[in-house]
Amino acid sequence: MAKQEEVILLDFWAGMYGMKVRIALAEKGVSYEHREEDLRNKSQLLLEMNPVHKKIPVLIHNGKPICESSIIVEYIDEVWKDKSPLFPSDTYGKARARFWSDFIDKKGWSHVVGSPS
Ligand SMILES: N[C@@H](CCC(=O)N[C@@H](CS)C(=O)NCC(=O)O)C(=O)O
Repeated sequence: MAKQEEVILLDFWAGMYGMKVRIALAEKGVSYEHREEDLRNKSQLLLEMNPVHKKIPVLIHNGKPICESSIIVEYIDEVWKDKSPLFPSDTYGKARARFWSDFIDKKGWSHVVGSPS
């Protein structure tokens, strides 16, 4: 019998970083519990699971937290590796994918949601 996985995503519906994680989980067909956070009144669980940044998204896999959306996406790809690869398999392709992911994190969202003035 397959081991039961517990997957919880601490998230905020409009969060662009959480959206990356939701897409990755959907591509892999992973069932998970979505827990909506109030970012003005963060839950004790969020503060415990991400004490460094205190931000969403946080993936909690079998009780263990994974923080930072790009790190979470790579984690998902490695854990559920038999379904829909999210990255190219060759090292150079993987480096290019990471470059663009990093670019979007640093520059891209400001074009989507606007830069603070
Ligand atoms: N580098 C982080 C950024 C996460 C982030 O900025 N999350 C925002 C919501 S989209 C947040 O939790 N904001 C609450 C706060 O800054 O207190 C990632 O990639 O996960």
